[in-house]
Amino acid sequence: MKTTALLVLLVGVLIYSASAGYSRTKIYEDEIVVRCTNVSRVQYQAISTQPGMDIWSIKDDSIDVRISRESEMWLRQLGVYCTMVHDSVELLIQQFEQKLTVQQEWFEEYHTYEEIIQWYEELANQYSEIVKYEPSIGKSYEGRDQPAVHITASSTSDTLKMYFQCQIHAREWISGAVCGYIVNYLLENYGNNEDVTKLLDTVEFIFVPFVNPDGYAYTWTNDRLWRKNRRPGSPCAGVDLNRNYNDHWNEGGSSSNPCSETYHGAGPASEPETQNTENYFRSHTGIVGAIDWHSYSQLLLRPYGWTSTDSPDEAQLSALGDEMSDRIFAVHGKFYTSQKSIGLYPTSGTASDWFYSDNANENNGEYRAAGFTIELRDTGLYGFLLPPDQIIPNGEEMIPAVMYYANSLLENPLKK
Ligand code: 0X9
Ligand code: ZN
Repeated sequence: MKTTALLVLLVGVLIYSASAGYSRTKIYEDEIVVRCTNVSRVQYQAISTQPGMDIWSIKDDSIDVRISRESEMWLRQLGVYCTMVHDSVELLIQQFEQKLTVQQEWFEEYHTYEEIIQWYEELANQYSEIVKYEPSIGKSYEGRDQPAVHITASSTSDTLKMYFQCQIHAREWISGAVCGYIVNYLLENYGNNEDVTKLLDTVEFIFVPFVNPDGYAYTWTNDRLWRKNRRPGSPCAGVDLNRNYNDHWNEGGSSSNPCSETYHGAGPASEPETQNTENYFRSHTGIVGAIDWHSYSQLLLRPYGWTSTDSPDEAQLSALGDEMSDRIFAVHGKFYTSQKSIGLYPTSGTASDWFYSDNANENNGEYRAAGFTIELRDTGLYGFLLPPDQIIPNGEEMIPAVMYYANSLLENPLKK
């Protein structure tokens, strides 16, 4: 027992010294991840809205869900058949923490909110001719700034735009890391790579690196697996920002229970982080592409999440997703499934459905943004605890997909 305690202390000290800014108070003792197969819609709805059930991924009719050992019985009583995927979430987190270091290159490690803000500021200074940095489009619940980064070499007022937002779910660290990778790629390659130069001469990229800065900060200091924002609540804190957008809010696939991981909040866009991003998006004209970056499962999701009816642009959007999938596969052989969001499971009030909605596009001229959700690596081996040595390959495989997405929508923008 003593040896175990010493070992835990040693690991703790190592984590602390290995990665400045990282610590953890939440311990996941007795938590496991199970894979449940042949889950019906009704069973899925029950699991996804039940407090204590944390769905990690979905493929066809099988889902991976994090639960306490005791909850296995609840699933059994629901009539769901599950097998073990990870028999200790705590161990999985500790293995991830051992890979956190401070001596690597920027994209070989993850970084704190403060470090990332500073990185963007420095990048904006270095590439000031093509970057406009907005330190704050608004403040989060706890008062953190939500910056925006504009990248373009075009000076006309009617430049078409791509809007990318990242880190809406706190624990999906690869989302923010890959967004940073894309920003850096565009900047380093302008003037050096013909395709990037041509693209930035005609289009403006807008990045919002932190949709959920409070949640992200919390994953660095308290709970590595936190998902929601940090609105206080008793007994449970946090709203799932990806159920809080003002599009078919509370029309299925979200929960009114604040203890659920998919709690949709008190009303549409009730959260400051949702309001800030919605207002900012709506203040621009000519947004033709909009991507909400998540992990994990390797998916390219197009509208809608709330209804199984095809969107009016289904043919173009499915062709777009399929081609992106091919281009991603060509880089490192990773397969990303291209499908309608609801093909995965129903959701409402999500950011990417909102990007495509009338409400989002009211001031967008004749255009309608092609809203996508991209779920990055992996397919479940590490899940949200993706080791930092996958940041660069994951970023690399996204570049041709982003280039194709942008070029194809410039050529063929969706119209209202
Ligand atoms: O559930 C979500 O918010 C997203 N998955 S995640 O594991 N990153 O939390 C997916 C939302 C996409 N929309 C639908 N599946 N309808
Ligand atoms: Zn997510």
